[in-house]
Amino acid sequence: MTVVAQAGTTNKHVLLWIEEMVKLCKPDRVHWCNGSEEEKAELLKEAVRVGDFEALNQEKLPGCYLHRSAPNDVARTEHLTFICTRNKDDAGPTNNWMEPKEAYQKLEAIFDGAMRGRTLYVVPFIMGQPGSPFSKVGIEVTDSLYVALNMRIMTRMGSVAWKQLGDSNDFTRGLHSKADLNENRRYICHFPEDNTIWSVGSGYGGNALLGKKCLALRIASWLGRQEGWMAEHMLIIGVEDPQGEVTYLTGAFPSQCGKTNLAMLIPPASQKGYKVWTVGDDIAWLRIGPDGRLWATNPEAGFFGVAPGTNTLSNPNAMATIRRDTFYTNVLKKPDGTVWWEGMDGETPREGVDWRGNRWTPDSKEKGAHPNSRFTAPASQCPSISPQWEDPKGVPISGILFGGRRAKVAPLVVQARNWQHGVFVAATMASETTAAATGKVGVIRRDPMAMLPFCGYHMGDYFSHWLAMGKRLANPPKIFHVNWFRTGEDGKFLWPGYGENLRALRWVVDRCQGRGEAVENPIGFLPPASAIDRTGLSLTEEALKALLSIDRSSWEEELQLQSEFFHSLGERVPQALWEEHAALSKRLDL
Ligand code: OXD
Ligand code: MN
Repeated sequence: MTVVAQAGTTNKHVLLWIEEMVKLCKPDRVHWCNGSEEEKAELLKEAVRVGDFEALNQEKLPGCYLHRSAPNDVARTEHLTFICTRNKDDAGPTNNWMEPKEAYQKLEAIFDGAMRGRTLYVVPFIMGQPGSPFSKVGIEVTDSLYVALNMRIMTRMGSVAWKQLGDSNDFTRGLHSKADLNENRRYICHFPEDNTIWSVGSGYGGNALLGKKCLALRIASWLGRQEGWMAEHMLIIGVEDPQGEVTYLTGAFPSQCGKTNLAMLIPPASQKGYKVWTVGDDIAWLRIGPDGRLWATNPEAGFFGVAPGTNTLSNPNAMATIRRDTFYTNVLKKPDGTVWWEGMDGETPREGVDWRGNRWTPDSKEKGAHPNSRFTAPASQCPSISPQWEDPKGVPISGILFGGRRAKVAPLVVQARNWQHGVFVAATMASETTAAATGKVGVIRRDPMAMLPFCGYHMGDYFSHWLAMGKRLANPPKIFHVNWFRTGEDGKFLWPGYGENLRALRWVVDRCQGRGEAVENPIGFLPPASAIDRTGLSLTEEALKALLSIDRSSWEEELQLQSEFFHSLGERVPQALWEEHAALSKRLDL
């Protein structure tokens, strides 16, 4: 088959590589994506024809479609995700590792002929802003229309990427095939030394939209270490105060800790004059600017958000974003052709078609929407999208938030003593597990910088990179830990969360701006109860004090667990972090 004819590029590296991939996968047809509107219409028509997509009610949800995945393919599969470096130690103990040659051979056998009878889509894309020297070009070869259409939302896809790439050989080579969606033949392999990703046997977003977790985090974290920048699992927001001053923050939270909600926060009525601008909801690329500050860009162009629990209280901006031109995955379809999920506003539908395609009623034992059902929507549709979100130089970061779900140990908010202590706080982060990754739900796991599943190299080296970046920053951001999930004696959440989180952010902003009262505590700087505005909130001062309290016996256990975790990472954990651990123990007098 001649594949060059319709190519949107004359780049010989690309053409050679595509020829090779075509020879391996043996598709019937090759389609080079250009990213145009006409192409979108054509691909959508085809997706509906083959049953990948169902058109939703086009009056109520214009441009919206539903996709149902295979029931065994609903989340990221961390146990099938590999970092394939020549030296096993470079992948580190937190990643699955395979020797590159072995991995290529194993996967080649699965890719061989996997696209027979199918179309191979060549999807060129940019992570980052077109024209920006900080952006990275990737090319994903895939047999999934779902992937091609979703990449069009999540990245800057099509001719724009060929233009950016020019004749260069500097691009991430991504090969993806659904193959037979068999879990026993499912692998998501990263070859950072070759700037290559091979993913087979899954169509799920995090496994198959290779620009997102695979490139923008795993491969980019590796590149960032070599090139002196950072790829982080972080939201980016601008908090505007009543004087119109905007302070930019990033925040790292493990999956399903309300990160997308925080990225699109709407302040409650009592917080007059405040506004939160969304720059990104999942990934931040961070570089040191000429001013010695840290600057952040969102490399993505869309949101791949969790649907269940999204409603007009938890995230009104997301609800407004997903009213049009949105692809829904594994949600419930109502009889009127609109969608529903557990935790959405309004009445529970009396019937519908569930995520598996079966008739559903409220009496059904199964959930209507899968707990990890998703929406894919263009970021530009978000009412709170920042006017700066596409600025090629990014936004200057004043503060970094780290957080997780901790029922007991962590207070509502605490400021780290300095950059090095902040890196320690982030390196020892932990949270309850969720449904975004397969495995047990509700178990506490250490998740440094929320990067455990996404760091493309040894976690100890990653900590060293963070410390080294801090040394190069003349004006480093302040670092904070937040916890919206602290519970009282009765096991109920103490903090109202959602839009009310702004109250904690106000203190964070004050601290970043050199204002704001704080009391020194063994674990960092805490706000006195008086520094958190309670106006219009039915939160007692007692409850607020409980939210800001430290329980020494749980910290004793925490220190022990932190030390076990560091030991499990081996000798590459930087000495400076062990020193921070010892200093904390001393301050706590334990
Ligand atoms: C995501 C995740 O999908 O972190 O963003 O799992
Ligand atoms: Mn994420």
